[in-house]
Amino acid sequence: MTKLSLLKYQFVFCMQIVFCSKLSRLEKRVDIMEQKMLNDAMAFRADIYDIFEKLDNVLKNSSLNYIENKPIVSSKCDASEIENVLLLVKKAVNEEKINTRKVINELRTEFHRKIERQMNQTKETDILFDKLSLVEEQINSTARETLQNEENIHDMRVTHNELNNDIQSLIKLEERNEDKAKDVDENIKRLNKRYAFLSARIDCNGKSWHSFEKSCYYVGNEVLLTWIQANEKCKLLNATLAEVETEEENAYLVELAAKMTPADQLYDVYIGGSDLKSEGEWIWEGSKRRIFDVFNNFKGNEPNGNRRENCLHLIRKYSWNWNDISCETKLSYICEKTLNY
Ligand SMILES: [Ca+2]
Ligand SMILES: [Ca+2]
Ligand SMILES: [Ca+2]
Repeated sequence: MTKLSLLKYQFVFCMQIVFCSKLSRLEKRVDIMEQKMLNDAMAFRADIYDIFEKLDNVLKNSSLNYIENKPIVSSKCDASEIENVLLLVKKAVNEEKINTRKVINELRTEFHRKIERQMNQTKETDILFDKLSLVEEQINSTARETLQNEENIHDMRVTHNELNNDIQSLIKLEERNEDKAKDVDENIKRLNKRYAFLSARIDCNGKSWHSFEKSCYYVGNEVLLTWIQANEKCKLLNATLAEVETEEENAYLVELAAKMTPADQLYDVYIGGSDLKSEGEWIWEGSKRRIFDVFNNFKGNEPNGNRRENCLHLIRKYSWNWNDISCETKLSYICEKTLNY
């Protein structure tokens, strides 16, 4: 039994006790008053009857024994006075009876009215009890739902925790897979570079190609060409005229040119620089970078040809330093193919 239910029963029980106690006291009071009034009425009647009896005796004997017998009432009272007195007494008795009955009826009416009011209160108490029962049932129902909800919430929390653990496991697995994927990517990139390098080295191993660091070089020395022709020939070989970016590359090309070209040639080999498009602005043909921003090895007073000399070559008689020369001069040339790895 819930606390509210217990309070409700206690309340109803107390109401019933109070009601019953009051009702019992009222009943007793009514009984006492009624009994008292009845006793008074009976005593009064007894006294009246006693008077009547004595009066009757007086009246019966008054004509015969008025002188011999002692009168109960005063001899001054004649029959008519006595009769008047009797009438008054009877009237008083009747009024007393009427008043007594009236009081008793009023008490009964009041008693019934109180009984009816108490009955109505009892009915209201019953209605209240029904309402309390309904509220109690609703509370119990809500409590059951709450309990069910709590169980559901608990189940949901358990499921949530399980899902969270699964997600964490998946995240860790994914991270491991990502690491493995990165390793695989790195391996693929490394293998691609290795493949490109090996492919290039195979190309460099073709006829007349020479490798140095990340480039292959071809020395055209059989047919001498103008700078423009040499440039076109290199393109046909899927290359460009050599672009010298470092001192080391320059030293290698000098060594290569010295080895691959006849010593009696005066001007030796074209490489990929020119100021054909804008006088004094020397550009590498392959990358379009400005030569003086990268590396140069011009001889002391070179370039000096202005618009007459617009193409770059390595010249043996100047210790293989660089010189500008007329682009129409026919020379050997060096093509460069950069290895992309
Ligand atoms: Ca180069
Ligand atoms: Ca020039
Ligand atoms: Ca020059």
